[in-house]
Amino acid sequence: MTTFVDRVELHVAAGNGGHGCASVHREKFKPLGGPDGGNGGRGGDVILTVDQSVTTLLDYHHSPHRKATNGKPGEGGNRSGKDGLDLVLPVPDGTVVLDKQGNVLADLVGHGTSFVAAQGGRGGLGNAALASARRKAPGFALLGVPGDLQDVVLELKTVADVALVGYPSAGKSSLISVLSAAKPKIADYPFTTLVPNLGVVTAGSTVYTIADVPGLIPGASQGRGLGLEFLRHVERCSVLVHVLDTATLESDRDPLSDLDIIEEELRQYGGLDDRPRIVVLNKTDVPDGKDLAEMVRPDLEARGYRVYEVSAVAHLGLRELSFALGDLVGRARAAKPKEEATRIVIRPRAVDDSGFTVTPEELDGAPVFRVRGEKPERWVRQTDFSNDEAVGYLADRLNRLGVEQELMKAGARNGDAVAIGAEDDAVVFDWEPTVMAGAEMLGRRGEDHRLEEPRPAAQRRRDKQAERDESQREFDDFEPF
Ligand SMILES: Nc1nc2c(ncn2[C@@H]2O[C@H](COP(=O)(O)OP(=O)(O)OP(=O)(O)O)[C@@H](O)[C@H]2O)c(=O)[nH]1
Ligand SMILES: [Mg+2]
Repeated sequence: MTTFVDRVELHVAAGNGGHGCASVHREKFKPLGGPDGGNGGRGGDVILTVDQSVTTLLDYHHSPHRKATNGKPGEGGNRSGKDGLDLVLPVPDGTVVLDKQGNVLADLVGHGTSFVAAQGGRGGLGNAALASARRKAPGFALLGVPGDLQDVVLELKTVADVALVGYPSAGKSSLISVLSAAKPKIADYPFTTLVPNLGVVTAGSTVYTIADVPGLIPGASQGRGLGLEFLRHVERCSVLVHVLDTATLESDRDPLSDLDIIEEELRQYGGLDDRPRIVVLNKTDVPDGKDLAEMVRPDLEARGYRVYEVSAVAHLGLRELSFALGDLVGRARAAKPKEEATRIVIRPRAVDDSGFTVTPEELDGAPVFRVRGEKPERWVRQTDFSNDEAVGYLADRLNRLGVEQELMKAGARNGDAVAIGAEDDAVVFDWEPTVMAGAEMLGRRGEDHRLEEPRPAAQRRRDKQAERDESQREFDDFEPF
């Protein structure tokens, strides 16, 4: 038996950004030809994409860890590193993506609909891109940012227009097999169907899909039989069909009480009340079945159901049923807002990355000022702490964003511990406000006076202006990807 997997936990890792390169152009007789370190490449994203040829989540059950490729580091000679490749994971139509807390992140319906589950890290800028009028020869480059790590839960909710519900052995799978080309397993013992079957029906000009779910029995909502778990697969359907067995040999059953019991289980499951329902009385090829069907029909009609007498085995009443279903599906589709074009790409909600917070906290019993914010945290990850110039550049960036000022306001003093980032991966250092605040006064980083040439006054003025523009631009997180 093939395993049907309709819920998996998936661990995805986007690619890391490649590191930027710090390099100085060398030519004969021109030993300091300027910075020429290229940028690192972007890390690949992990993208979930609906592929209609995929029907289960089985692959992810077997290998739940997936990773996109990393960006390549930049190189000298202004060579940028290659971007990492996106990892595209095909999922069945109707896959719901949830976080571990059960919040829905995306509902993937329609071929090509995609969700970026983990975003690749930015590549680090090389020293060529970091050079500016103020900082002609930076001796450092930015590190690539690690790619996102995400744990998501994938749940499959079959996308079918019509769902068949009923007792075991009522003939649900038999009906699918005669209404469509699908060939589900059919047998005379209960719970033949262990996973939903899906078939495509053509009725005139309407084409619709029909699915069954494993049989329901009294107490399914308490987990009896296969429980209500599989009703998840009928949640998206627009029409519910009660398949009632008119020829059951069980003495305590009849179509009317079967219907009541299944309705009660549906009610317990919830969320299906608004779906139009019709009743199919199956097995009318059996003489007693035919009699029983005629007997209960008026009752069912009095309850407001449209009733179809059929036989899946003798192929009776099937054409009328399939057209009636096509008609209901057609109406449901017309009532629905027009589906958006496929190939929707859903990205995680953009976070507001402009702000940051400073909060006094405790870390291992000692006071610490914690800085949180998209930018400061990313900047820290981009910093090569073994390179003083890179650390200085980070200090300048933080200072420019106003972190220094906020620390001061929050009461931080020289020597206090400052942590940037979340608990588990924060960078902690002792605050030295004079160095940070004075960073710009202490001399500009990356200015190599050997590269200076005498300039006429007008040139000096133009350079001065360019420098001012530059200093604004570079701290606006100038990153061209
Ligand atoms: N005489 C007669 N037997 C039928 C008819 N439809 C189905 N059956 C028989 O009823 C039994 C159960 O049919 P299935 O289609 O497997 O029933 P099901 O509702 O899918 O059952 P589960 O998957 O167990 O929930 C099989 O032996 C079928 O041959 C019918 O119209 N007439
Ligand atoms: Mg079945």
